[in-house]
Amino acid sequence: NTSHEETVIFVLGGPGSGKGTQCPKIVEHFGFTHLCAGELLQAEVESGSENGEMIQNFKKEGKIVPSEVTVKLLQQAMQQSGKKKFLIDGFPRNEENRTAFENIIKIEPDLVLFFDCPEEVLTKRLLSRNQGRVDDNIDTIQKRLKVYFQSTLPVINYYSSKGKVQKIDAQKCIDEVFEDVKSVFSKLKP
Ligand code: UP5
Repeated sequence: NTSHEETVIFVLGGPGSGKGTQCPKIVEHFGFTHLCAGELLQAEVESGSENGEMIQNFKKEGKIVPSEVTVKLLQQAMQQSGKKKFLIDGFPRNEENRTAFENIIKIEPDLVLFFDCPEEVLTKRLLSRNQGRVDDNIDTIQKRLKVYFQSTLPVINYYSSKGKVQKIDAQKCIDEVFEDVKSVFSKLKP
């Protein structure tokens, strides 16, 4: 990023690949501001916003919420944080998300961290999570996986063709995954 002072790292991977588990560890060790798109959308639902019902319905169906909503929430969170190094987790999930971020926020990610994990492992983790999420039932999990393979993988492939993707084997145990994440972050320029 030559024209911006901000650093953005996107954290992508299938549902249950460990994005939400690893990001707080990255924050603790490397001092980024963690923005989880799914959590920002959930907060919007809980705030009783006019978009809340629409967001909740998209989530139940495992569908991707329109970019204008998500990008606005990300933009607000970035501005309000007053910080400059962001770890953006679970976004961009499709090409529309990616281009909306580029056009509105106008920052290219320095890096895309990709948690690669087989489908069976993802399904098993989500089914045993048991935290009352509206989308952790087998029906919605299958829809989320389909959306991931159809819409999010192409975004990862796009960044891969630009040489920005660092792929992590997310099948390993949590601590081993973090060791691999640490080695990626240790090589980043300060
Ligand atoms: N776990 C984690 N790592 C493990 C490991 N290495 N070994 C064994 N177990 C491991 O982990 C999931 C579970 O697995 C946990 O129980 C954990 O302990 C265990 P987690 O870290 O939560 O994985 P994560 O990848 O964060 O899974 P999550 O389900 O949160 O990912 P999603 O991408 O599905 O969820 P998100 O909140 O990003 O999105 C939810 C929905 O919001 C989407 O489906 C969509 O409808 C909507 N959304 C948008 O529309 N737009 C957006 O930009 C973002 C979200």
